[in-house]
Amino acid sequence: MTMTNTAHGSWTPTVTPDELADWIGSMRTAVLLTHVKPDGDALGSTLALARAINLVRRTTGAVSAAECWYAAPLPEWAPMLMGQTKVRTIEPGQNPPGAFDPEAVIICDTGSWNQLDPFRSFIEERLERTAIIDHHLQGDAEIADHRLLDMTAAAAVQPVAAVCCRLLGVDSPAKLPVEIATPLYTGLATDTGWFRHSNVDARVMRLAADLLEAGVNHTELMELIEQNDRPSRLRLMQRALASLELVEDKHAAVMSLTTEDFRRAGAAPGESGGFVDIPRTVPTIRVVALLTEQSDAQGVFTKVSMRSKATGWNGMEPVDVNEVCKKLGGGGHARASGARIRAPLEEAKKQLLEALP
Ligand SMILES: [Mn+2]
Repeated sequence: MTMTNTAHGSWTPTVTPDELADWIGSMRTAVLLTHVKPDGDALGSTLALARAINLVRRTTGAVSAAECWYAAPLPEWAPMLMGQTKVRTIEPGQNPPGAFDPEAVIICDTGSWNQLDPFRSFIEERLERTAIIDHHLQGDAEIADHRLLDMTAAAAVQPVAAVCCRLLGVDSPAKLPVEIATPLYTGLATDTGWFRHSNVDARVMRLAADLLEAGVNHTELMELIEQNDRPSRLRLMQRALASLELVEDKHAAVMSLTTEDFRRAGAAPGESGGFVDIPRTVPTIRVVALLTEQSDAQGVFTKVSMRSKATGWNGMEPVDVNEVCKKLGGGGHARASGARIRAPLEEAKKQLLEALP
């Protein structure tokens, strides 16, 4: 007898794509779940699989019975990708619908409780009929005995594509219907930064080629996802760049957006996402902070968002922004972190500059 570190084993795969497809095929109803704030891979993997399941059901005469549940917020472009597929969105603080009791629960693009919070009790009541399809290095194995894991995959849609092929009885993703190929391609493109990141390899490009052969419209998708910002976001970016300060001795860049900036740009608080990445294009910048002033019931506060480069600069150590943000009452990861300071922007900036190494 071998000993395992938990009752359900460690974060290792337990099924092949074919085995999982056969298991899914034996279930009459399924709910597909993914991590909170779903991105392109989360939406793409669940939508593709739901469509494949429903297509099999339609051809065999049974009612279509796979649906996707998402924990908001969703990207602006999500409804276009979802089309007519049955989807439910759970707003923050809401519980998943209680009335529907599926035979199978399939979780894509995560296997961690901390990314599944709104669904936790729903899953906990159904652990024995839950499956995970994921590509992350870590996860909680206890969530599912059926685990299709490929840690070498750039996106969760890669193992999902294999499951879809088996379900539909085709020998290549190039033969998948375009309404399944399109969400798969979305996951592959977004998780690789449109084929720029270091996770791009021959398998990624082969699947991309097959999906294009299946009829995916690359240009249309690219425009939908990457060229769909509101003008207010551009006006806000203009203000963020105008505020840029280079702290030469620390090789840092700091950008600031006041509540007045948001008002004059006509922008919502969420519209500054991604701005913190812009100054990283300069090699001498090893750390970036974006300060955004906001207010809630208790008054004004400043959100700090930080990114740092893994290589530092010219012999200088990389900045551990988790440590910096911990000093400010926040935290996160060494390369990406955040904090919330209960103070107006100028006061918050002083605290940040003192905390920077
Ligand atoms: Mn992913």
